[in-house]
Amino acid sequence: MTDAIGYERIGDVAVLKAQNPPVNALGFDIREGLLAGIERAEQEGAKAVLIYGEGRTYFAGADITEFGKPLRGIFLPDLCNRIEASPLIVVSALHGTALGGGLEVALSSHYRIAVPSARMGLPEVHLGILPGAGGTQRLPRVAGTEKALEMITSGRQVGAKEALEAGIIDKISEGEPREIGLAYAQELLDHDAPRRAVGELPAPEAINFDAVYEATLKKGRGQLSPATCVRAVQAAAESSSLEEGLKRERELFMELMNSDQRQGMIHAFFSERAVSKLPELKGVAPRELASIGVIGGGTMGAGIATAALLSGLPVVMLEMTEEAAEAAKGRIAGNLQGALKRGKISEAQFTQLTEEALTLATDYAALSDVDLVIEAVFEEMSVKKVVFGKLDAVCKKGAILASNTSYLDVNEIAACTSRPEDVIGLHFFSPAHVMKLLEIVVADKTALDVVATGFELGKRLKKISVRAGVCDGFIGNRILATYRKAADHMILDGASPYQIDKALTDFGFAMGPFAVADLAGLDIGWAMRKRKRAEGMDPRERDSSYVDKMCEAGNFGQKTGKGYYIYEAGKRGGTPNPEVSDLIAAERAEKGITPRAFTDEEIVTRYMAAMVNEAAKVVGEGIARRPLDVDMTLLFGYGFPRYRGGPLKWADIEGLDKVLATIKAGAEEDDYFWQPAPLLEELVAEGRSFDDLNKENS
Ligand code: HSC
Repeated sequence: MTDAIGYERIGDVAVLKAQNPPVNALGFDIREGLLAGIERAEQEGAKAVLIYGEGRTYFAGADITEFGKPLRGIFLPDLCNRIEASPLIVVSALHGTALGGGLEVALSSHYRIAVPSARMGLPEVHLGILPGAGGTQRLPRVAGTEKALEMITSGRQVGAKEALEAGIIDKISEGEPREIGLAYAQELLDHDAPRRAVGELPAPEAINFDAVYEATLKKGRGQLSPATCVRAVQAAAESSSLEEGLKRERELFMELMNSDQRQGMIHAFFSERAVSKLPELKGVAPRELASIGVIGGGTMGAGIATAALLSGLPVVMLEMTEEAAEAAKGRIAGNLQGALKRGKISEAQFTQLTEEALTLATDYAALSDVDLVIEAVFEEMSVKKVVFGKLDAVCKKGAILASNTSYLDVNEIAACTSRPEDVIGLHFFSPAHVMKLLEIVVADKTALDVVATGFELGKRLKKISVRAGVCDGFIGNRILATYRKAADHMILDGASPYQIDKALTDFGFAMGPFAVADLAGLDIGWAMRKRKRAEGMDPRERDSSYVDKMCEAGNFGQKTGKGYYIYEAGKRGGTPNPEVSDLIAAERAEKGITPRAFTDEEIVTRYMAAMVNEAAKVVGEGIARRPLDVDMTLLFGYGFPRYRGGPLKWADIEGLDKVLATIKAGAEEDDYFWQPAPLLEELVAEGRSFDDLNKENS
């Protein structure tokens, strides 16, 4: 027996304790240990077996690190079948999270008891796979077809109470899993309870699976695993035996296991956790973070304040006038109302947050005692410099001075203070209390413990924090500017904004770039173009002015009802604006361009090549430390489809040589825009991948 499973005999009960921290993942040692434990219990004449987990949880699932590698030892599905087939009474005692293969082991046990705080579910869809150890066959047998479909296709976890009501567990009891499990096993033995195998229960109810499959496929926006789960549950209902259903489950599981989507989703799972673990921050303690200040109570500042308040941090909100401060409070209260409605906070908490934890101020002196200040004022260097000069004068020693700028030079901002080591960029995405991404922009002189505090704040606010270096647009907006240009060039050459948006939503993006531009406000890009033109653009850069004409006419997108699309009150989404097509046609004529047709595939190929090329430059220049930092930025801030893992994971799967070939082909038409990233050329020449870089730098 392996050390991963402890064996103990208490009377007639053999106790199998999983000890594989941190989450008792069902890796090789655990599987072999469980098998040996069951066999020993049977040989030694025990009457019942109790399975439970040491530490913070029962089994949180199969060991994901084993996926994609040759499997050793007993397969989890075979282990589950073996547990279920045992002639002894097998009891599982659940605490923490019984997820995926964990819940599948529990469902193979004959009885299940849980502590009240236990949570359980089959979250495999989030990894691009399906429950492959009998979960799609056993869960519907206890919870019914509809409940099982809902849980499996969404990956939703349920609490112990809901699980009891759904028949997933048999009993809830307060206490330690070992104690409640032993008491339950003894009670079952005392009452001569029968061995009760879920797999021997009748097949679940058959429903119109084709309709559910189609609806699930549509909802998945290109993600295959949820719809494939429907087919597996269908097999539970329609197969003549459990064995036949399990066979079908295995076939479907293997299809997904061998898919690119599985690779993308698992890359996202691990990168999401690796992104905030920077080698340079190992052992660096963050500074004290007990209160924060926010300057500017517009949409962004109010969103940041809301997120901070919800995390338990008191906030001083500074505005120019009392009226503006009250308006900021109104916005924050509006955001918190949303949290109240969704049951995230109580009425009493709402009052405490708005009336006690939030302080309004118009005088910088009010910021003298906070640990960290985030400035969210107008995006203009001269304005930022005034703000930072004042902060430098009033803030206490050691306070962190942060700017929420989305593209300005944080070094220049830091240089106007006497303490550049305390200055950092904290780039939130709007609405800041909703969007998960936080770019932590590290300037040349930023102290390491200030960076560590930035990550600590991100963790408290439940953000995905990514370290970025200083450059125009940092990681995300810099890459966005480039792939937007690729889209703009395709428009000049003959594609329509609507074809591009459609091709990219079909690829899996939440929205296409032109629908996004309408949502963000066309005036933002307009201001940026004016700034770039004033700074002087390279004459080789292709520029277009049709959007400026829309802006000059007061059409800024959704907020004015008209942009690339026309928006009608009360309707979701918009319809193409014919004026845009006219303006584009006029600009092509003026530039002497004969429009050509683009296929959707060509659109995606070019768009992605531009994105990957700029991303490779961002990594090569050290603006992003690792490819995974870019991937997480695009996933959490720019609507990149999670099942593709991020642009650089996508590029690895697609083949870096293929992506480079697209860039080189583009360079034949426009060698200014399509300049291959040196890092990409290097990787192709050496036959390496972006993932190799992730491994080398983690
Ligand atoms: C599965 O079960 C498939 C089966 O249906 C079928 C298999 C059949 C095979 C058939 C063959 C023919 N594995 O998140 P945290 C690590 S799929 C390995 O920070 P928390 C994690 O990376 C699985 N490692 O903690 C991190 O490592 P680090 C279904 C895992 O308290 C550390 O543990 N299960 C792992 O915030 C701590 O994690 C799931 O999808 C795993 N399964 O959250 C559950 N799970 O310290 C996935 C975690 O080095 N896990 N790690 O960074 C979770 O959702 C969360 O980790 C918990 C804990 C909620 C469990």
